[in-house]
Amino acid sequence: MAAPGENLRINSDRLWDSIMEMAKIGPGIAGGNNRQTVTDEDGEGRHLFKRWCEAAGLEMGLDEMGTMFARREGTDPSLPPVYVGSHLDTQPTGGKYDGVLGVLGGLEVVRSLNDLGIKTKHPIVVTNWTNEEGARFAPAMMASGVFAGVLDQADVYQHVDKDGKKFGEELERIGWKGTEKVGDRKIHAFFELHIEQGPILEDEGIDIGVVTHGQGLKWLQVTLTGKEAHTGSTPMPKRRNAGLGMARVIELVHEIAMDYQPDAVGAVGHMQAYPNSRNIIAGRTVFTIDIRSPEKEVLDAMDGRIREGIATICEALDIKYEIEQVGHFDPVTFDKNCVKAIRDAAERLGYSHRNIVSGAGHDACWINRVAPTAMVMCPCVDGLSHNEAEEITKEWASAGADVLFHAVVETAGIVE
Ligand code: HGY
Ligand code: MN
Ligand code: MN
Repeated sequence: MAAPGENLRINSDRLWDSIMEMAKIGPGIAGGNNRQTVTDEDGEGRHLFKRWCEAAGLEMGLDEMGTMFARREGTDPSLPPVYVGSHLDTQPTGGKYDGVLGVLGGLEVVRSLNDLGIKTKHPIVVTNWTNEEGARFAPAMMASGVFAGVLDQADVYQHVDKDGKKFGEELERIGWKGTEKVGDRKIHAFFELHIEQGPILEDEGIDIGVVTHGQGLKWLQVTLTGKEAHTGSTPMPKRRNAGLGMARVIELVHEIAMDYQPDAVGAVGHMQAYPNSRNIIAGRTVFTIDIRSPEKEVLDAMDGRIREGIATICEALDIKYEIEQVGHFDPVTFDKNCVKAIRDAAERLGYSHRNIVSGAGHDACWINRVAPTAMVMCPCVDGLSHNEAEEITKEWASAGADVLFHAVVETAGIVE
């Protein structure tokens, strides 16, 4: 398909204003956002996105996982559309841009096509994938995982949050459960714009990350069971301390990840101790290990070593353990043609760019299994994300959206 002219650019002010408008919904306590999946705030953000899409002349579809598909017709409606989007749900202490930049960047592509009166051969569909974060309901990238056929819809409907609420019931409660069967849609190509969530692009002074790969991930939820007892009167040798077990496993995860530098990572971010009383030895702890690597062999090696280590720690402390894998995807290689469309766009637009491996998981990692997919990244300040202080510049947002614009339009085919 003919490449768009280098002067084809999005409307930077409109994109930035839309991001700031969305950020008012589900505000955090420190300048970021708390718009967790299928909460009332998520519902409010969806309504705003829907209003904007309809104002841009798009037709909204909604599937049984609540994923939103806003369609701009192509000159040949029978062709599979080019999809472009990300997610509007946030972490409990999330930033204004994680996911939002990709959804509103996709909407900006359509708004700009409308302004310029440009028609494309393939339809274009702007997408908001439900529950990308996996913070309230595991796993991450839940709806895109069901769409790609790697997660079971009936199963994830039953997943519960820390208050015991079920995902499927909460989706229904906020009124965003659609009737469209998940995964039936045919996708010509999928593009996702996302902040890097790491320091590389900013440190190197580069505008655009051309994402060639995504690292693999495993989430292991561990339950340790010891015995509640008095912290004062129970002799040390007689304790079965699940809290101590969790502490030792957290240290073990860090040490194992450090054995596979520079790329592997590992941490425990979610942790609960019961009964969580100052003077009771924790009888039970529940926590989630998050390990990642660009290499499948390393990911599997870390997994195996961690499981062995947990067995050894628990034997020494006379506590029981259960390990449940609650999230997993292997390292991802994105589609070469889609990656080239992004690299060529950055080149044509005069933006500095470099290949990059995504450290974070994204909906694109799953959609890559069912359609040609690629991502474009922009820098973020200090590489910080999953923190309310997450920041990007308007220029970075615009550069990323310009590249997204070119890649989407070139793939959808401009009709002269
Ligand atoms: O966990 C992740 O990588 C993504 O932010 N959900
Ligand atoms: Mn994200
Ligand atoms: Mn995120």
